[in-house]
Amino acid sequence: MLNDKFYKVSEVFNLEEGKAVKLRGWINNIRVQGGLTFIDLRDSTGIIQVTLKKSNLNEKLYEEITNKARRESSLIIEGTVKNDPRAPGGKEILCNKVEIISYSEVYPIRKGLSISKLLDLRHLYFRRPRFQAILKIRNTVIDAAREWFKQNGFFEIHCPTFITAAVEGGATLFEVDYFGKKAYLTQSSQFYLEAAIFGFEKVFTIQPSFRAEKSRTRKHLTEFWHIEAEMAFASHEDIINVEEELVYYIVSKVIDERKRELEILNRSIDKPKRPFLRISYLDAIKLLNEKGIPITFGEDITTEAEKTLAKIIDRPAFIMYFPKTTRAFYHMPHPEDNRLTLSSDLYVPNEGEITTGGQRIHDLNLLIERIKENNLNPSDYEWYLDLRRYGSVPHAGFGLGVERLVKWITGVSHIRETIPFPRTPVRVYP
Ligand code: NSS
Repeated sequence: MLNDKFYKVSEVFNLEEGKAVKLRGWINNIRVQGGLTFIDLRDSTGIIQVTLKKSNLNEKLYEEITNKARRESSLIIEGTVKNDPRAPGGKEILCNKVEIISYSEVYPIRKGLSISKLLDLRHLYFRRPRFQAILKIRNTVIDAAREWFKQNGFFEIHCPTFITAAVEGGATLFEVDYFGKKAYLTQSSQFYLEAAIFGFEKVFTIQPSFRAEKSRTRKHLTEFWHIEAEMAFASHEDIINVEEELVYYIVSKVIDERKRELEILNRSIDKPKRPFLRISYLDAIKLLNEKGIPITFGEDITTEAEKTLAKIIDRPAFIMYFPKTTRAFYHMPHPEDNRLTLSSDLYVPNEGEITTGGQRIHDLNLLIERIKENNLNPSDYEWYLDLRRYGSVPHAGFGLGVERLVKWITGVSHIRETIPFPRTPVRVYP
């Protein structure tokens, strides 16, 4: 069986009427109407209608199939291609031979199930065309990102998952028992990428980050995929230009190559206008205050404020120069206003933050000072400080959440839709 020539559903739509074909897949739907049975056969490339006529098949087998072959049963069919303007895609297959590989039990996913029950059945989701469409877009996002980095001279680095020092502060660290010692799951590969620039200058990684974030929002996961990049001899301005190019490239590629999938999701999205907006934190809080949202200088932008900003912008926008109070210790202070940092978040319309980036402190003493000001212990960051001891250079980088980006592009309402097996404070199964 494995060596026979099987056609794929998508190929059948390009074949002439009368062509003999053999296909394998699953029953997406089955309707019995007396002596005729219609099976929607699904494979990895699509769904096609297969018509079984009682008179064309072994009668016993026909009876067995119509009685037992439920949705999701796996099967091999042989038949001939027929043009049928009423069938989806304009073709169907008139079947003359069926072999059931495995009958399915009653398929548990159906209308009316609670979200929690549906999430328990996540391992069955791959069979759904809508889910497939989201994951295909996700794949294109990852491919496009890697492509852009390679075309622009970035070297791919793989960083560890077990780490010992917090990048983004201790509050959201997952602690693990590492042979009797304390270790954590990484929140960001940034520090490792900072080490790598001394050999490769421009580096990136695409790997999971972990946050023990209890907030149950539509945009937080406890395990998310993180695209991160770091550049030597680079400023804050340089890194936001990289972010703009990269995000534009990814979105454009999805729009050009995933039309069908965007259609399935009922999503219309245009290539973003350029240049992206650049709004200072100070202007952003002024704007928010005018809209009645009380944020005072030094506070982070709240979820509500983020939503408001995301509604106003007509294209992606960098919110720039966040105050030190809202950022981790490693951010370079603003040369003209010491209260601020050379950092930016990229906001996208109707969604909010998808990246965070900025220039790093490359001076050893200033970095130690900032670590102490944050009530951290410089000795926990020995190797990170070493990077400032041996030929330090100005450098900058950013992190982009894959699921946040896919959520924006696909327009789905919850971040869990963008990843095969979502991890949240209340879910580690399946
Ligand atoms: O915490 S970040 O804002 N920044 C960093 O981790 C930097 N150390 C990255 C860097 O400069 N190399 O996270 C970056 C992005 C953020 O903008 C989101 O898009 C995404 O990572 N992110 C998340 N996505 C999903 N769920 C959660 N919990 C989450 N946290 C951050």
